[in-house]
Amino acid sequence: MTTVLKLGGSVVTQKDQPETVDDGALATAARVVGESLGTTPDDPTASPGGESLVVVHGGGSFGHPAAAAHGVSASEGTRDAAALADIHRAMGRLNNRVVTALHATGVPALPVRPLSVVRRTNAGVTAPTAAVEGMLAEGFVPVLHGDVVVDETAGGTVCSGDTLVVALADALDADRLGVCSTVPGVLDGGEVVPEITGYEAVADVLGGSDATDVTGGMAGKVRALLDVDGPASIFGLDDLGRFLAAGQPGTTVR
Ligand code: IP8
Repeated sequence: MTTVLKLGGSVVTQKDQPETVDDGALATAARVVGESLGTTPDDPTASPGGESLVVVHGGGSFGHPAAAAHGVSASEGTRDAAALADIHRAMGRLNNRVVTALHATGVPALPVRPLSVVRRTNAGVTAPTAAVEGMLAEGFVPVLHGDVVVDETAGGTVCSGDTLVVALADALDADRLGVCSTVPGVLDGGEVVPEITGYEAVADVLGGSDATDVTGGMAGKVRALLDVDGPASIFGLDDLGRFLAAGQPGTTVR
């Protein structure tokens, strides 16, 4: 079974504090991932028995402010290599923290840095299949992140983790795709919308994001997930264990 899991940047960081990890939330996410794979902190070399998990995390208070400072978004690119490297480095600092937190619970996590292996062409974003499949074959858990990527028409643009999970789920023919968010699903008047099958029906309830977010917040997530072949779940951290245990918490997008 192959699962692709996005850990939202607003889950693992404090989005309104520059470059600040939410240590409690990240530790919780890492513990739940470790429990689901049956890894233990005492044995960091144990491979997750038969389960293939790919983790992708968002930018939160690391990537988004850096991208905004350089005027780079998913649609606005730059050819300034120093600016792209600066955004990439901010994401590297967060990726390091996520990988380290996963190691603390015995998860055999390894970084995959999209800037080096992903390209955006007019046909869409290429999935870094070779790097990810190679790690999965050896029992590792690849940990990717939203990043800047080279872009056929715009030099370099931001590639959201939401775009990456969609490309990866398709390329790996994943069985499950989940997006762990700060909210328990797509909310309509405080209630979780159980199922979304088209954008127009929920356009009104999909507001903007509450902090600097250059990739479109919940609306961007839903748009990206509607492109996936199989169902995808959007849920909160409290439901991460349920999702990883094959449940379908929160909102199902199909
Ligand atoms: O938070 C954005 O990733 P996301 C990454 O998954 C950058 O949309 C560099 C802003």
